[in-house]
Amino acid sequence: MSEAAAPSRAKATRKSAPAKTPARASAKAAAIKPALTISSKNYSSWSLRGWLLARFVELDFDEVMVSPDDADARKELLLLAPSIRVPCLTHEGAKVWNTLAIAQYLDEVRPDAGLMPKDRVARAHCRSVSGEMNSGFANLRSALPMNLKARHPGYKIWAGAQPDIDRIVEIWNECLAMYGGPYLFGAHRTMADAMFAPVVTRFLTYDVKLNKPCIGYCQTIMAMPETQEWVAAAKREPDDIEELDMDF
Ligand SMILES: N[C@@H](CCC(=O)N[C@@H](CS)C(=O)NCC(=O)O)C(=O)O
Repeated sequence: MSEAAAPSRAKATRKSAPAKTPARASAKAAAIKPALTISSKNYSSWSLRGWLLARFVELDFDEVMVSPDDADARKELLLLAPSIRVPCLTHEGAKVWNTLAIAQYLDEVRPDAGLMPKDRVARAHCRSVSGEMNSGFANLRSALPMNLKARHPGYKIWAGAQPDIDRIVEIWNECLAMYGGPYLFGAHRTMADAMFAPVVTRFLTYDVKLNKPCIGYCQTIMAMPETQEWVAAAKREPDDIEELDMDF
């Protein structure tokens, strides 16, 4: 029942309970360990992005795993993320869903972690390519779903996905040439690397042919200890998780 529907009850509760000051409420929220809700490590590319972002800023968080085909788990997820999508971060009283929003939130609470480049112009560039990944490349996502356990040498890529691949390769080449690598915005990992990491894994899974700078970038991302940890956990997931008809 909403507070508006039961004003007297709400008043009585407030009377008997010790006064909650904003300072006490925020101290209580800060005491709860941050949590990141994610789903399959093998299939969920958005989960990987959110998880990498949290690891890049060295956030100490609990992983909350939900199975998207479990009705009860979906109800619980709805309480956290109105979009019923993963990832969703809870941190000191804040609930953040959508990967781009999580990246911006983490940059705000950990400004020294370097999730975005310091330079204003580079930062604008980083935001733009991250936003492009967050909202675009639908053909690539549906034609080449993330599946870390799979390898498809010589995979025949659907022509509709090729323009997405070409655009991503253009973004990577431009960033690597402009900022000198090994990451997209130079020596330090940014939100853009988390956003494109599942594209790296897809290119490897589906044997997408790349030029030298992009091959080097894929190797850099795959060599990160965080990627290795995630991939190892994905490989331990039971094989009977069904590939679901959703935007992975
Ligand atoms: N752009 C969104 C996409 C999130 C998304 O599509 N997540 C998928 C999993 S990778 C999901 O939660 N699907 C659950 C469902 O549709 O039930 C974000 O950044 O959070």
